[in-house]
Amino acid sequence: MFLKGKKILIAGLANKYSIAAGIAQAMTEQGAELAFTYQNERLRTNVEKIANELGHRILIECDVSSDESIKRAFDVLAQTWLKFDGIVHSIGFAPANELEGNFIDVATREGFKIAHDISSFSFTALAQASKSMLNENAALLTLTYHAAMQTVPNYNVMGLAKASLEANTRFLAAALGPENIRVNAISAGPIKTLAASGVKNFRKMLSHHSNRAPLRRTVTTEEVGNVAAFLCSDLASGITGEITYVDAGFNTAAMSLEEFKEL
Ligand code: NAD
Ligand code: 0WE
Repeated sequence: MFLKGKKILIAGLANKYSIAAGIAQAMTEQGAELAFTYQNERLRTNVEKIANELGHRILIECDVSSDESIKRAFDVLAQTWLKFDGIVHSIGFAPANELEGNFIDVATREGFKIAHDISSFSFTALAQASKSMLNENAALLTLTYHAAMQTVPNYNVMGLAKASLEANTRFLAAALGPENIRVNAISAGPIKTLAASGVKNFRKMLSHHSNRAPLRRTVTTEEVGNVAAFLCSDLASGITGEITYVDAGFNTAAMSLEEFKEL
């Protein structure tokens, strides 16, 4: 139980398929007390059900596109937790029209702004708003994707936003390190979640991943959750500013033996 006595806020739970659900499950198994934010009223009942099943009660609305919403959320949280030990940021969004087609044809200034605001700046905003409430030894964590490093068809402006999020992770780690607060990211392999369900041909992404990855499969939200629990625990006290891949090894292989045999 390496998170016993730790209070951690999870932002980005939408339903049971969310990566945040796997993280909540794993952190609960390790003894953490959790609080959840949800984007809007529409998602509240989903989030409430999952939180209650895991034995957690604190639910707060927080739309990260709004400074007021973020401020209100931490004011509400302070009514129960004056101090806490970590935040999981599991939020990403770009307008759907940016995620289908050739990048050069579909990229827009407005889509760029939205993707970077919701998917990268919001991590900074949560860090700023919570700074005075974080205990020494606290840990912040975000979720990124390999298209920050290497292009993936259709991921488009989200790839730019994830590259920004990864740099954000390093700059926040540098800024908060002197307070002994750590900041890390998990780069997860593709998983069929709500965010992925809006993506055309996502099944092809999954099968390509399984064909190339050394483990010859995709990863589960539970596997991502276990690494998230580790990174937010004192077991990871020497790790900050790091991007940890949980992708069955996909990013380490340029070609698999099966792909080679097909040539
Ligand atoms: P998901 O749809 O379950 O979660 C995305 C969350 O973002 C939702 O809970 C949604 O409410 C929230 N969100 C969007 N806009 C928001 C806003 N304005 N304010 C507050 N919340 C907002 O999908 P997921 O796959 O679990 O995504 C979680 C994170 O994991 C994202 O950052 C995503 O980019 C990343 N990721 C996903 C995969 C994958 O294949 N599913 C792989 C690597 C990384
Ligand atoms: O980060 C993600 C999901 C990102 C995402 C998905 C959507 C769909 C619905 C962000 N914004 C939106 N906006 C919508 O309106 N992933 C890593 C999963 C994902 O999404 C892809 C992928 C993979 C993998 C999109 C294209 C290609 C591959």
